[in-house]
Parts: sequence; C-alpha cells; structure tokens
Amino acid sequence: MSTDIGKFKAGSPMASTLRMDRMPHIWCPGCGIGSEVNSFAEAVKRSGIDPRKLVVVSGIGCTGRVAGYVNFDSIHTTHGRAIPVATGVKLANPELTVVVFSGEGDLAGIGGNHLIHAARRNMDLIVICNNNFTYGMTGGQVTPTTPGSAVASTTPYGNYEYPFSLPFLMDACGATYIARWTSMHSRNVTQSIEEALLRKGFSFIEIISPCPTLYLRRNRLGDGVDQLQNYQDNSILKHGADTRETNIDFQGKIVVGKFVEKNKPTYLEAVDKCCVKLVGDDYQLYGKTIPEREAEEKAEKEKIAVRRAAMQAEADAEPPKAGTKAAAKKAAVPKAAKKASAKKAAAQSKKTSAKPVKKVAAKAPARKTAPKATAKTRVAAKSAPKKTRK
Ligand SMILES: Cc1ncc(C[n+]2csc(CCOP(=O)(O)OP(=O)(O)O)c2C)c(N)n1
Ligand code: SF4
Ligand SMILES: [Mg+2]
Repeated sequence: MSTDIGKFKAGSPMASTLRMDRMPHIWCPGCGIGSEVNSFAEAVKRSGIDPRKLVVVSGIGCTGRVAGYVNFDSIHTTHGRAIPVATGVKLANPELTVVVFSGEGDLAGIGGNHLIHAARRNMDLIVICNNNFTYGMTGGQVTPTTPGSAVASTTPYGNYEYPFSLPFLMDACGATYIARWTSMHSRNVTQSIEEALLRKGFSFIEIISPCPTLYLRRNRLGDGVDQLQNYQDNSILKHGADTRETNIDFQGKIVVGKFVEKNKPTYLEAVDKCCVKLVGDDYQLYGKTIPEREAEEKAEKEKIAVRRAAMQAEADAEPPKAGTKAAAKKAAVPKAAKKASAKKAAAQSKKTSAKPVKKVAAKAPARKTAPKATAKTRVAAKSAPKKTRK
C-alpha cells in the first residue's frame, strides 16, 4: 500500500515543484489555498526561471504553511514578518527571486507596516496574498479585510470595522504591479504570478479565497463549491480598474483583473544610483560593479528565454488534450476540409441528380459540442441534493 502511495506521489506532475513527501497537506476540503499553490507551482515552471534561484517566504497561518510544501528554498518565519525576512534575503543576494506567500492577517494585520513600506520602496518582491477574510488558523477572528457585517469569532454580531481594499492600499503605497483574482480564476492567478516572476519591483497579487471551516460556516455561506459559484456570479473583470473602486462588500461584487503595471526604479536600483553619485563608477555591491551585475542579469534573461522557447516548442509538439479548446481547434481543421469536399461533391452530383445530394447531407455526422452551462442548468445543479459530510 505504502509503495503505491509512493509511486503515486512520485508520478505526480507537481513532484518537481512540491514536496510530495509532505503530502497529504493540512488544508481543509474546499479551502482555496491548495489551488493557489498549484497555480504558483505551474507559474514557476512556465516562467523559465531557475528554481534553484527562487526563495519562498511565508509567515504564520494556514497560508503560512505554503513554505513547507514547495520544493524550493523556503522559510516559514514568524507571524507578520515574512516581508522583512524576504527583504533581507533579497538584499543579501539580489540574484534570487523572492516570493512572499501568506495570509491577509499575516500581511495586512500584524505585518501591515512591513507591507506598506516594502511597496513604498518598490522592493523587488512578489507578494501573493491569500485573502479569506479571516484568521483561519487561530479560529476565525476578524481581519483587516473582513467585509462589513460578516460574522467572525470576535464579531459575533457582525463586523463593524471598515475593511481595507488591499489593491487600493497597495496602489496608494506605490506598488508597481497589482492584480486581484479569486481562487476560481486559477489560470489568471498562474498568469499573474508568471508575469510577476519575470518583472522587477514590488508585485502584489491578491487571491480571494474560501475558508469553508471558519468563515463560510460561521456566515452560513455553504461550502467551498458554493463560494466558487459566488465568485463566478459576482466577479467583474476590469483590467486597469480604478483601485478606489475595488472594495468588497459582504457577498457583493468582486472587481478582478490586473489593476496596475508600471515601471520605476526598484529599491536596489535607487541604492545603486545614490552610491554611484558618491563613489563613482568604481562602486561595487557584493564585489561586483554595476556593469558586471547588468551583464549577469542579461545572461540570466537569455537563459530564461531559451528555457521558455524550449517549453513552447515542447508544448507545440504535444497533441492537445482531449476536450480542450486547442483540441477542438485542431479537430475543426480536417472537419472544415471535409465539409468543403462534401460541398464540392454535392455540387458535382447536383449536376446529375438532386436526390443523392440530400442523402450525403443527411448522413454527414453532426458536430458534437458539449452543452453550455446556462443560468437555468446552474440553478438546477445548485438545487440538486447535496452530499452531506459526516
Ligand atoms: C506574534 C503572534 N501573534 C499571534 C499569533 C497567532 N496567529 C497565528 S496565525 C494567525 C492569523 C493568521 O491569519 P491569516 O494570515 O489571515 O492566515 P490564514 O490562517 O487565514 O491563512 C494568528 C493571529 C502568532 N502566531 N504570533
Ligand atoms: S481553516 Fe480555513 S484557511 Fe485554514 S485550511 Fe481550513 S479552510 Fe483553509
Ligand atoms: Mg486569512
């Protein structure tokens, strides 16, 4: 039995990016963190960055456990201190790509001061914030993002504090990349993380996520699937949205998209500029002059481009997975050709007799397409009897 589990773990497509020896993970069924980790691992693979030069830092909380499951160098640090630790890692070795993956309580509550200053400095970090509107790990207390009127263990009659909109906060602080998705938008999450991994400066990606055990249950919002349905029904895609309009009311609309992407010197570039002025062109950081570091950076970028091109070539060579859009597109080509030749044959035979043409048309195989989910079918699916948990 144990050998089978071992084989299963080793055969997992995520075996290179996640520590399979640590599975099963601690997250509850329906929790959004698992799918976010999957998106993150996929983004790392796709980005082409060298995984040996990647460091993941998490604080404390359910999301804080991410650092323990990734197959990269990682640090599970103290509550609210993920950003200063990550900043230290980046300053000690600027060649590293440093990702902070933590909860909104950790990042915007106890660690709020670090968050705003890292954004203000345009510190070269990628911050992935799992926002489940609650302190999941410690029993469901109110957090800086809990929507007004939502019930928490510390606000049993409903939250009366005004919540942060994290994209607005980050925008005001000067973050140079800001995106928000929900855990239902796994492909967009992957894409945003991939973009952030390949850019410089402070990137902030918020992922709204269900905590069925503490937030949903206490607020009588059903299970994780019900919440994904809520995300589907209530998400409004608005790239470039004014971040002042990204507040989230209790079970209200959720504006998602990439809100900010701009360039300005990073903290380390600002340090360089200042020191060159003082010391001159001989100025060295970590024993390397600026042109030396720039040359190394360029070489690394070229390596990344080669890896990405190789991955793309591999993907192009692979037959598309059945049931995907790509497969349908590929299948549509011969069908279109078939249709054209059938038309030609029909036109040819029309010249001689009308009947066989009709027969050919009637026998032509009907194109099978999966029925699209409509509002009606969704409602029907929702009202279908649910499995009860024991
Ligand atoms: C200094 C300190 N204060 C408080 C705690 C208790 N504590 C652990 S996790 C946590 C909240 C985590 O919430 P969040 O960051 O939103 O993560 P989630 O569990 O929701 O993923 C708190 C208050 C602690 N570990 N250390
Ligand atoms: S308590 Fe909530 S946040 Fe923590 S693992 Fe469970 S569902 Fe996820
Ligand atoms: Mg939380």
